[in-house]
Amino acid sequence: MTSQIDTLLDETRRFPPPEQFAAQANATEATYQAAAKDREAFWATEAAQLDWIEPWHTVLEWNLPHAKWFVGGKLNVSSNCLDRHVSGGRADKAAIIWEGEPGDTRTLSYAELSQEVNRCANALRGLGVGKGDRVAIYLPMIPEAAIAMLACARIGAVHSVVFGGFSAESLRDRINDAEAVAVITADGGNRRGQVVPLKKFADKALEDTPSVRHVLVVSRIGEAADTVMQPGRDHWWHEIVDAASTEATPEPMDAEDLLFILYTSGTTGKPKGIVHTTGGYLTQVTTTSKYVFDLKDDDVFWCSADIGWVTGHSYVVYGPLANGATVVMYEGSPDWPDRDRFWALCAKHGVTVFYTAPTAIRTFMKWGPEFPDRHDLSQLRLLGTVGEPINPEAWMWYHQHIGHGRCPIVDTWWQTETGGIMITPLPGVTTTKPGSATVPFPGISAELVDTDGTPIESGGGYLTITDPWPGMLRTIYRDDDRYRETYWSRFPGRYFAGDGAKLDDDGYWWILGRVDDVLNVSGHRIGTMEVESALVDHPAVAEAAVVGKTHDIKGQAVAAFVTLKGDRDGSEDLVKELKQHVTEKIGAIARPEDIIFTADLPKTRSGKIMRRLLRDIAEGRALGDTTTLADPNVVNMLIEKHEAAEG
Ligand code: 7RM
Repeated sequence: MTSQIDTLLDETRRFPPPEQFAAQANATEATYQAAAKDREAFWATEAAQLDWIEPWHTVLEWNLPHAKWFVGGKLNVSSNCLDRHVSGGRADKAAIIWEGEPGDTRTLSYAELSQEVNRCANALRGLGVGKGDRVAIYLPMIPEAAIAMLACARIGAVHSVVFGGFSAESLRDRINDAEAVAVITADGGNRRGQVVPLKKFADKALEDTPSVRHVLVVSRIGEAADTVMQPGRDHWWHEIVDAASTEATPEPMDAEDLLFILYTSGTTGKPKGIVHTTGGYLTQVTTTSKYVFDLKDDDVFWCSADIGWVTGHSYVVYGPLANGATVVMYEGSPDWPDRDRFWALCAKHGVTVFYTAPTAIRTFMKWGPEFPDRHDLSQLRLLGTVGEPINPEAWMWYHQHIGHGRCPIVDTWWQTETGGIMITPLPGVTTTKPGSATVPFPGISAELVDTDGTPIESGGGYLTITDPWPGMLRTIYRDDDRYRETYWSRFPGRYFAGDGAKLDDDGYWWILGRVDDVLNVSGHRIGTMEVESALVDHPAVAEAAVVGKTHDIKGQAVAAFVTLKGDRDGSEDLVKELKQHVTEKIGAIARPEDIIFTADLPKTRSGKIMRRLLRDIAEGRALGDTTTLADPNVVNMLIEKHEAAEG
């Protein structure tokens, strides 16, 4: 069987970095060689470019599965993201260019951002928040979100950002697990012309959060939000932060002191509090921002992720700001007031490097090129993607219609747990192949293993990491047993990422998705991405999600959920045509047993397709946890459709 991936190895689908890029690139072949020769020395050289209050004495202490990086060193993350740029010639340079959904904008220079952070740090100290205290941040994408994170870092408080789209219950559980002493929220945020009343949700959560002593509230909406403040507990940001001093001494933090906790959903209902510390995390996000996004002084970097996700932590806030770059932050969604909003923003703010998720790219593809074509995107020079395997068709569309064939694409594989980018091309160095995350970043050791944990050179298997890396999670907050069990028990001595992957003959990585997303049809391992990719290759198809369903003979059979382009309707003929199309592209082995047309696919709020739910639907089972769904209605509609299709 030739898989979709094999056919992509065709020379015509390889994209060497453009000539002029090699000249601009921050990294070279020598970067890989240096790191391969001495991994710890590579990371130490990178770490040494940060400002340290006290130097470390030991680069790495490794007691599997517990790592300590830059032991004995002291530093402050906010000083590294702000003070050294203010004193180093970037005081007037834009740090954050922000745009609100209604079109209001605000630009904060490094000097201004630094002052705001210090004010917020002083206000928090005034409320009795100090080193080691946990602070929950529940905000829309407004500058105060980055300010609050950096202010926590300045005083040594541990932030736990909770995505503004999460419910009161999710917020409550996260506050209680971390025993947060303070919550930073807003009266509301703007989303598709509607107000999201965050403070009202927070109030509901706060009915049952005994650890919280203070709530700091940003007025984003004003009178219309009708906010009720509880005297003694609730404080307006514009009253206490604006009145505070613009000078605040940074807390000297141990390299291994906690910087933040970020909750991520696991296989059980209880979210895992992923713990990140100070020195190693900052080193990895700073280094990867520099080499992967090739950040230079005149770059305007837009990572479209919300700060509620790790991508927003690492590549909206800490990584780019540590490099003294200019970042763009946007409050709203890509289709408001029109489907060209992202491209209008890129043109208006002169975005040079743009980083987004495959789910967004496939949506743009579905809407068609007329929306980006309305705007001058000639300033873009580099594109990135993260969050899911990107199907080659979406990659090609991104390359052609956003990058106009000129911009390299960095497909970056990493996780909340890894803190920063792990497998990725380096622009100017790596030849890319559409759909492949290419090779491990310098200083990262990834290995593919089979079911027994034996390393394999090529073919399909499980993605593991063999050596500790600076940005790795240190544990699960107050649940070290779960940490060992989840990441270090499946393959002893190795970190197991939970992803299936393939290695091709060039040693390039093709991430197949979570192991649950890899099918076994008559003994053949087929990544859901491969079949999805074949389906999306058909001109009528916008997006596809493929899952396995139990089959008496084959073990598993392919079930496909498909959304069509434009206003097309699915017909019996189209079902036949699509089955035939997959057979032609991949082989009869991947031919879908069922094809179900749907207007939407169930997705998490960070845009990942929830194949687990689709599996339940395909098997006709009762549905598991649906609380993380962005739009619960999608699922009910799908159940009806599936029952109708089964007749
Ligand atoms: C950054 C982020 C992690 C999971 C991971 C993978 C999937 C992420 C890629 C990818 C294929 C990629 N953190 N994933 N990046 N799959 N290619 N470039 O997304 O913790 O929310 O998710 O996302 O399955 O394990 S996350």
